Amino acid sequence: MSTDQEKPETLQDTSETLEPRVGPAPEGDPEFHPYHHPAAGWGAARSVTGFMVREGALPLDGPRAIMKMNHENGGFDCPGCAWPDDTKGLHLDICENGIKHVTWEMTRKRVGREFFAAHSVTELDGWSDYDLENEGRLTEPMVYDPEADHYVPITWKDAFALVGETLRGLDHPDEATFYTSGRLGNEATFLYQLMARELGTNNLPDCSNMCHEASGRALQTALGTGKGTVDLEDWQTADALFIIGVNAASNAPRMLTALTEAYHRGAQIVHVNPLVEAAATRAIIPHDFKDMATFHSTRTGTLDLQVRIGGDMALLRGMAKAVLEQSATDPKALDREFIERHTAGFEEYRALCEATPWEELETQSGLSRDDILKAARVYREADRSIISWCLGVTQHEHGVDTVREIVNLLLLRGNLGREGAGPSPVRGHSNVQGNRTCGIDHHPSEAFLDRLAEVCGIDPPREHGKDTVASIRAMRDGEIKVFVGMGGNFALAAPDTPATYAALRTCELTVQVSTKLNRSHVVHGRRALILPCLGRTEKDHQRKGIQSTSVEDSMSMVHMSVGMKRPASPHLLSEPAIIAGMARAALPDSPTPWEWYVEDYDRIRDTMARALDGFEDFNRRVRLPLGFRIKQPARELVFLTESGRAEFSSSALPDVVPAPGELALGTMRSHDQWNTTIYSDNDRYRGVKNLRTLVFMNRADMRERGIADMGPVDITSTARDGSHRRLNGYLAVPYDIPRGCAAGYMPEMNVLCALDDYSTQSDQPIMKHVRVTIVPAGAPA
Ligand SMILES: Nc1nc2c(c(=O)[nH]1)N[C@H]1C(S)=C(S)[C@@H](COP(=O)(O)OP(=O)(O)OC[C@H]3O[C@@H](n4cnc5c(=O)[nH]c(N)nc54)[C@H](O)[C@@H]3O)O[C@H]1N2
Ligand SMILES: Nc1nc2c(c(=O)[nH]1)N[C@H]1C(S)=C(S)[C@@H](COP(=O)(O)OP(=O)(O)OC[C@H]3O[C@@H](n4cnc5c(=O)[nH]c(N)nc54)[C@H](O)[C@@H]3O)O[C@H]1N2
Ligand SMILES: [Mo]
Repeated sequence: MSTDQEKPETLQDTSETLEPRVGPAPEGDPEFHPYHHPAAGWGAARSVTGFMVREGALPLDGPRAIMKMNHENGGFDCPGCAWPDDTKGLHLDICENGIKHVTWEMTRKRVGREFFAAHSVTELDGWSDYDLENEGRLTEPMVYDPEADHYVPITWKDAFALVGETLRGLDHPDEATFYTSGRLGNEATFLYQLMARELGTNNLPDCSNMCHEASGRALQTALGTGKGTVDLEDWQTADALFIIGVNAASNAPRMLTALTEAYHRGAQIVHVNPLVEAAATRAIIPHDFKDMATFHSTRTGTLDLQVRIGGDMALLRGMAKAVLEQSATDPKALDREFIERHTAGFEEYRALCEATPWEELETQSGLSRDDILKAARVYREADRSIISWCLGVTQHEHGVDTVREIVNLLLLRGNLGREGAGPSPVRGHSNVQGNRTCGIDHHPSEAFLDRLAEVCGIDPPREHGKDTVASIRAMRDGEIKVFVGMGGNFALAAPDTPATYAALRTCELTVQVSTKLNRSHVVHGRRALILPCLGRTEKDHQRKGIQSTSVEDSMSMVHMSVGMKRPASPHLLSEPAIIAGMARAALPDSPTPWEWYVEDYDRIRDTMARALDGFEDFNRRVRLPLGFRIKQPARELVFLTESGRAEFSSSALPDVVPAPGELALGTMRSHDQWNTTIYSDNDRYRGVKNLRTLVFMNRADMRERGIADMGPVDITSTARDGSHRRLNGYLAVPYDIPRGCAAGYMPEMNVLCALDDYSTQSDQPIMKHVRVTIVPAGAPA
């Protein structure tokens, strides 16, 4: 069966729609061979070199840019992920995927007006997503001409006028929504939310609504801070690290450095994941030249727990139960003093753990009691533990409860507010955490709005706004008429692809501020604008000279990022300038000095210093060699919670065992992909070549269904409302994954995620636990 010619077919209910391919054309037949090499190392080096050659970034630009990445005192922040820079500043802390991500932005290819003149939008709609992005960097503003069905050039002035006119023509500002993808720097972020609120709406959806909303909500309620409390130095001193639901070797590769260091100092490293991902095995750190030369690899894990999909909470509760049981004979098992002085709700939680039978914990986690006890022993024997997690924990119905269970477990042994211990969510986009800090929040606090009102002299709306899913629903229902995307690729990233497409197409105007062509430009509203912006690697020249922007990493460090490359085109504007242009056009009488802000970003920072908690003296502190860390009250054992204490939660365990015949499907990234950007159809660490339309399955589950190794299958999902969605002609890859579980790639599999299937706890789309049936291709579902 060849997947390259036969595009997989998608079917929602009875209406059939053909999806264009997302990745590039495979270079050969699909292959699957388990990967036995260490993570990173020479495999990464080879992959990077090949990639740079392809993008035309060798011999000079690529390496020169990379030498500038993540460096103290200058250089730009790696846009690859939100993992913090090595605070020792001693070596170049870079990774394969960061390099690819930067190279992708620095490509020499360009999309100019000739390109758009040559290809109608209907034609482009048939292109693969890879081919769209592969055309290179956008160079000038374009507007959709419905009569010609082409994008045609437009001046910046006219583009802003169109945005302003449409926004001013709305009956209510809530008829517009303003999406942010987590690349946006802090200064632009602040201006963006200011514009939305000055207009009069809190409709500020962001990619975090699909990502770590659950973490933010859980940590806020439990600890009074929406973020993790640890920093990289804590990672360097912990005795035990628990890595839950993260594919670190692909998605936060610089974590491998921390893991190899941890292993060398004798720390325990427990990986909790249905799959044994590459970071759970061995790694060679590319900047460790000696290890590279001698092929010496270091272990990056000491225990693997292959939970079932959604089984993490049961595992965590089992660990807590074991610690509590042990405390009957070992007074040191619990940190009683910490519990008494700093927490609330302990007795109730203890009773709940005691009342939960081991059998239930085993069934729900998919692990044996013995395995759970092993993890509990590691936890109990460590003085200092960090629990870290990503999407494997959050993109579930019970994501908030699971993160709270993580906190429960940490509290039992006082693993908070001291060196080497605490909760550590691994954030996604490089500045997604900064976006929230600087005001991208559809349900802002009153205190935040009060201060914004006072400092900026505006009257922000108090009614909460719409997040990602709610915005799509409102577009679909005709309540939202204008969509502005500040980066990202909303059409493809959001759940329920056909529903999202339809929603975008009902809009009066869609505006995409982007660096590269993507699906969100060809799936558009009645009128549509493409506004091309500078990338993070590029020089941002404004009236008062070269500007830099700040970003915040996963561990609350805020630091500067300065681009140094010549912009991809002289017609690009910076994101702050684009926001200011739209704002002025939409709010001609605005008291905000938009143009003055853009002349010198220090001015934006001065306002932010007054408006935002923790940003006092912003301009000075952000220029310190490593920037500054936003204060974490919970780290100082100050809990801004209802009780003034860290709160245990006592939630019921969810039933995550699939119904007979069904499987739980998790959608995830391949190694050679950055969210909706697909670099190749390979997934090196998982041993896959030339194939994305696949589903990883347990061999016994395949046998039971009569599915051959690499055999074609049809996948049907069942939504809560009973509706079905389907992907046909995928290939089943026999994989080391627990029974009852399956996994495959986003964004293709978004067609299986029903728009209304979002978590009642976090409002996040449930992307890691889709109920599916899988049958041999052509067989009845
Ligand atoms: N190179 C690269 N880097 C990236 C990105 C990228 O696309 N490419 N994306 C960035 C973004 S925006 C984000 S949010 C992060 C995402 O980083 P990750 O969270 O690593 O992203 P996913 O690929 O979705 O992988 C989730 C992991 O969860 C596991 N998993 C699935 N279900 C469960 C479960 O029920 N329990 C547990 N314990 N594990 C489960 C999967 O096996 C997989 O290993 O990475 C960021 N960094
Ligand atoms: N099924 C399923 N769906 C998912 C997920 C999943 O695990 N499963 N994960 C979700 C998660 S965690 C996330 S974060 C979202 C990702 O959602 P998004 O953030 O919306 O998507 P990206 O693919 O990161 O966006 C890529 C585009 O950003 C633009 N871009 C790149 N750099 C810049 C820049 O500097 N400025 C501007 N303005 N634009 C730029 C380029 O045009 C590029 O095409 O997807 C979500 N969707
Ligand atoms: Mo994300």
